[in-house]
Amino acid sequence: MGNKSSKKKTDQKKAQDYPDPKVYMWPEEGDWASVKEHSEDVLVVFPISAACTPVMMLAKECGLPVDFCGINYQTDLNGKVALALNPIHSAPFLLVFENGDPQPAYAINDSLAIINYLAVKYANMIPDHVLPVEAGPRGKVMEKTQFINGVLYRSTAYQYIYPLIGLMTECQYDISKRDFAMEIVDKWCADSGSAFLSGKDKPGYADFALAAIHGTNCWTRDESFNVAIKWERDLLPKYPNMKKCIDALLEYPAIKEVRNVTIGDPQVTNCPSTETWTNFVAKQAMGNEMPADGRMFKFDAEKIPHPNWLLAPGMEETRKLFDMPIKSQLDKAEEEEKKELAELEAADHVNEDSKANLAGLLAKKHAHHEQHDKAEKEEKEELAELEAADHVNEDSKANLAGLLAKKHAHHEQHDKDEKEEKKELAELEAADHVNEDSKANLAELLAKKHVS
Ligand SMILES: N[C@@H](CCC(=O)N[C@@H](CS)C(=O)NCC(=O)O)C(=O)O
Repeated sequence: MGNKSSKKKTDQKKAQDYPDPKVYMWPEEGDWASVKEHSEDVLVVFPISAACTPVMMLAKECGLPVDFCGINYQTDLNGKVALALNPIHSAPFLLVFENGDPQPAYAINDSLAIINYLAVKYANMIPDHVLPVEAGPRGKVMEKTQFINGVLYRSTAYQYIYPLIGLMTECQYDISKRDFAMEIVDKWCADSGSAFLSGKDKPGYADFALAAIHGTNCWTRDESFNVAIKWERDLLPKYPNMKKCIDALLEYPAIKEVRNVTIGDPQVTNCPSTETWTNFVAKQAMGNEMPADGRMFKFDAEKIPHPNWLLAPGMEETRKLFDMPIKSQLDKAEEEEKKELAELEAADHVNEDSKANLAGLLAKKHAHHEQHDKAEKEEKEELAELEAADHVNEDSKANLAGLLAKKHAHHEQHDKDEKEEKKELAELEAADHVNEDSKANLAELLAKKHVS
């Protein structure tokens, strides 16, 4: 990695020393050699992303020589080349090119890591009100930025927007910080001494972060979204200082410009601008209601208590109010599963019983057959004896004929009975196989239930 970061501010090049930054899509097959005259630092972005837009605003506002490269999150973001450079695979990431080499030397993932890099490399181009150089003021800007980017983002957009784009549902701990986070940011806006969080007549980096979170929270603005909480309708009006700051930010040129960056044909590239997404695409691309049963938290309170305050003595009853829904959902799911298991196990007993009956029946049938075979053998012996006695006297012939006819009739009947019995047995045994199959199915079902 190069050592440009150690240069003194006064040694650094000025904006006019660099070629104008460009906007383009990730090259086909990640072939960077095919991208002519790109900048040394290429910021890979989704132009609607709350993590990407503040960095883009910083670059625009300060005229940094940083290209914007759109990336299709469905294909290239997880493609071989991008993953090799950016295994964390989130955007933004910054590609750093060194010594005119056509391939990137390395990539830096994460918006805050990237701004730290940019702040060092382009220190003379970044005004103090955007990212102060001095430790104390810089620390305060980063405090606001991280809070907006973390707590405010997670307690709003993660809760009311992300479930509608198919991302996981929210964390109760995060949602419970919503009113607390709104109050904190509102107070910062009230106390800043200017229209912006920077306290100056121009926005700073924390302002860019706020403008970006606002951008994402507006995705459900359209009336086709049937959701309980909307940022602009239900939340923002309660925090007039934040609202005023956001209104000013939306009028600011660099912010306006970034909100209108579309890269390529959005139908193909998946890189529409924030404005295009919010006003046109969102209502087609997103669900218009919260996923069923996905949200049972209580959020209609006058003020949601901070999750950590709920641990304080005396807060037990209030805690139950806010903690109960997710627990009751779990209990309900567990109860249903137990019921299902009991039903399956009961069905198994029925099968066991019918197996026992079946075994009894089969044993009886087999005993009957053994008895029958024995009787048949004895009858045959009797008949042979009678036939041997035949030559003894002619008189007994007539008797014998009658007797033989009877015996043959009996045998015929018996053969018929035996055939029927065999058929019956075969049917019983077939039924038993069905039982075996259903037992196997049942066993599998039970095993699955026990594993999950
Ligand atoms: N803390 C990160 C968050 C980055 C992030 O979550 N980016 C999202 C878009 S807003 C993303 O790229 N998600 C896709 C992925 O992680 O694969 C930052 O500030 O850069």
